[in-house]
This record gives sequence, C-alpha cells and structure tokens, in this order.
Amino acid sequence: MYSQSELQVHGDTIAAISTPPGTGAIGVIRLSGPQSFSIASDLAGDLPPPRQAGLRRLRDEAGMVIDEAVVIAFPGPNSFTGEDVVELQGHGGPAVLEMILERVIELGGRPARPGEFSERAFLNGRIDLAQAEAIADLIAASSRTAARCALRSLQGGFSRKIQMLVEDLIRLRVRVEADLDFSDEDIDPSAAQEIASRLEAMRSNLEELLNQARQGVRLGRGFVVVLSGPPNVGKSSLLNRLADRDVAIVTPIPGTTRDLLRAHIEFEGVSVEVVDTAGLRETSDPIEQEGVRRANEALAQADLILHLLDDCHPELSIASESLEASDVPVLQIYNKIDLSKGEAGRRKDDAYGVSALEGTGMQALRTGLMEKLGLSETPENAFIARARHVAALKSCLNGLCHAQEVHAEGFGAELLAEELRAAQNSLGEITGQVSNEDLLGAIFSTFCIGK
Ligand SMILES: Nc1nc2c(ncn2[C@@H]2O[C@H](COP(=O)(O)OP(=O)(O)O)[C@@H](O)[C@H]2O)c(=O)[nH]1
Ligand SMILES: [Mg+2]
Repeated sequence: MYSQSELQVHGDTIAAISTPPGTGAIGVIRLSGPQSFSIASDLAGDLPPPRQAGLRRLRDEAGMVIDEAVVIAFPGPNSFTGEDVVELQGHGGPAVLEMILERVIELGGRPARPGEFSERAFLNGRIDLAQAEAIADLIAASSRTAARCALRSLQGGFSRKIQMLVEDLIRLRVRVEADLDFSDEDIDPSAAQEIASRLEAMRSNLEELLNQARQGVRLGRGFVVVLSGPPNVGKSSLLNRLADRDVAIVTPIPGTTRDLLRAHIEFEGVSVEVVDTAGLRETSDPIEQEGVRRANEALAQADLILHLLDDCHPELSIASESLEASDVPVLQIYNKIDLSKGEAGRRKDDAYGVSALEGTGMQALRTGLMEKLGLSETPENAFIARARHVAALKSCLNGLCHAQEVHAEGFGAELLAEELRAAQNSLGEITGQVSNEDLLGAIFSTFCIGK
C-alpha cells in the first residue's frame, strides 16, 4: 500500500509528446513535475496566467525560434497529475515536436514512461486505479457504447459502487470487532441475526456488481457470438445474413466450413464478433476433425451460442459437450423455414424460426440476440471493467460467503472479522487502495507514452 510519504518521491519532471505520432494541425507536449513551470518559461518566456492559453515563441538554446505554440500552465494540486503541469500546443509535425521535446529534456525534463502521467495522477490521489484504467479504455474504445461506458468509469461510476461496498464492509467490521471484547459473554441472538442479514444484503449487492462488471468486460472487448450445429443446416448462410455480406463459402456439401470464420458486426453501437464454425459431427477426415475441435474451443469461449437446426429435420441434432457443459447462454434457431413452411420469428423464449436463404425472421432474431446479450437497453449506469476487476470481485464474494459460513456455524467474531478484512482487501485492489508495485507496473506499462 502506498503511504503518504511515498507520494513525495517524484522529484523529477516528466515530459512527452501526448498526441499520436504522425502529422496533424497541432501536437501537444505535456510536462508534469516541480520544474514544469521553470522549464516552460526558459522555453517560452513569461507563462500566461494559470489555466489561460497564451501564444508564445518557443526558442532553442541559441535563441532561435523552434515553433509558435499555445502554452497553458496548470498549477498543482488541481491539475491532471496533481503536480505542476504545462501543455505546449505546437504545430503537429514530428520534427517540430521532437525539437521541442529535446529542448525540454535539455532544460531538465525526463522522457516519461508509458502511462506515467496517469500513474502520477493515481499516486497523488487525483484518480483511483479503476479510473486510471478507464482513461486507457476510453482511448482504446472501438464502439460508441464502449466509449460511453469507459467515460462513466472514468467519472467514478464504478469506483463509487466499490466504495459503497467498502464502507458497508467497514461498518460491519467495526460492529464485529466490537464484539471481540465481549467474547466471553454469550452473543445476543438478535445481534447475530442482524449481522447475518447485513452479510446477506452485502452478498447480494456484490453479486449484482459482479454481473455488471462481467458485462462491463464484454462491453470493453466486444461480444463474441458463435454459430454451431450439425453440418449443412445453414450456419455459414446465417453468418452471411448477419454480416450482410459474403463472408463464408456456402455449398450444399456437408463439411464445407473447417476453419473458424469471424465477422465483425456493429449492433446498435456495440461491437459483436460472429464466429462461424465447422458443423459438429463424427468424422474421419482429419481436417474436419481439427475444425470440430476448434469449433468446440470457440463455443467454450462464447458470450452467446446460436445453435442452428434444420427445421425440416429438427431431430438431427448431435449433443455437443461444450453446449451442455458450459454455462454459455444459447439461442435455438430453426433454419430453412422456407422449405419446412415453419413459423417465422420468435417461437418461444429462446427459439427462433428463420430462413437464412430468404432473410425471413431475421429481425426478430436480431432483437432476441441483443436481448440475450443484455444489450437491448444498455443501462444508464453501465460501466467498463476489466478481467482484473471481475477476479477481485469474485474473491471478495468468496470472502463474504466464507464470512457467512463462519457466522452461521458460530465460529466466533475473530474468524468473521478476518474474513471481512480479506473481503475488503479484495475490493481495495480494484481502486488501488491496496496495491503493489508489480500490479501498478503491469497496469501502467500497457498505456501509451504521454497518457
Ligand atoms: N432452402 C434453404 N436453404 C438453405 C437455407 N440456409 C442454407 N441453405 C442451404 O443449405 C446448404 C448448406 O448451407 P451452409 O450455410 O453452407 O450450411 P453450414 O454447413 O451449416 O454452414 C446450402 O446449399 C445453402 O444454400 C435456408 O434458409 N433455406
Ligand atoms: Mg458452413
């Protein structure tokens, strides 16, 4: 855990080109640290008043003008990093920006490591770890929904929920630890009941948050929908329909598709990858066998499985281990209703009749697919999350479940307090209240320079 004194170690001033490489109308160089203002005024002369833009000439050592730039100074602690920050908005050519950066380094700046600005913002308490990650997620967002959800995390939507749970946990710990002093006396049954119901309430809040975080991970990376079913039922035809282009080869020959085929589709601002697979069947063809193996692998990792059957022969399905063993949700689709004269659209909750050939029933299927992915109405409070957050929430949930057992079986306040402390630590890992250098290094090193 970072203590207050460690916040003071940043004696140096970091600098980086914060706009992407290449040419642009403007390019921004950012400085952060105690010497930011002195370096900037050596370069640009008098600095404009705090937070106000001023046009300045940036000069090299010999007094030659390198560029004309808009200069803005943000005094700490109310800056992005919490330190003195300067932004130099010069012309966006790589040569110009490099000359400016070089001069900043000559004047005492140090090139920033990837993510170092965000890391300093975290270490100085400007943002927590989940918010720092949300900056990277917002920049990397590939769909509008992902961007909106990342912004919500950046603004603290996710962190506040974690904080509320942490506070609940702290209150309960205080309550339980107070009992430790009276451990010789009999515990009041009504107090035990109260603790049990508080534990239960926390567990259910945590489960809800875990579900939201799982959805947040999918929103960040996009959803994966995998087509499966016996050969020749029309999986590749359905892929082509969903993608609205000719992605996969379609023939009347069973076993046409072997490799996994992927098509990126944007459904209502959310990125969805639809994966076509080899039909599942027993086969002696080694190529097709490998296809079936890959199909099963893809099925196990899907967010949703579209399981196709031929509506003329719905009995021709083969049991798939991955379908039965996994907890991946499944939509059952009866294809070729043009031949079977079957019912189009939704048949029952998770079953749809379509004709991939003629396109009938597709709208109902698309709607059902969005619903099943939990995307029909992206809730106003959806946020982006990472696998690391899900793991920490799971470990907190485990801790709470243990706490419930310990409490129910009357193992005593000491053990209960210990379980609650562990549960709270798991939550602290998400926001960085509990962290270590390795974790921080792993997180910030994936950022790009200047962030
Ligand atoms: N009549 C009819 N034929 C279809 C339909 N969907 C696919 N087919 C045909 O069924 C055969 C197998 O289709 P394909 O998409 O390759 O099936 P896959 O093996 O499951 O990928 C092809 O001849 C398709 O033209 C449909 O909805 N109606
Ligand atoms: Mg196919």
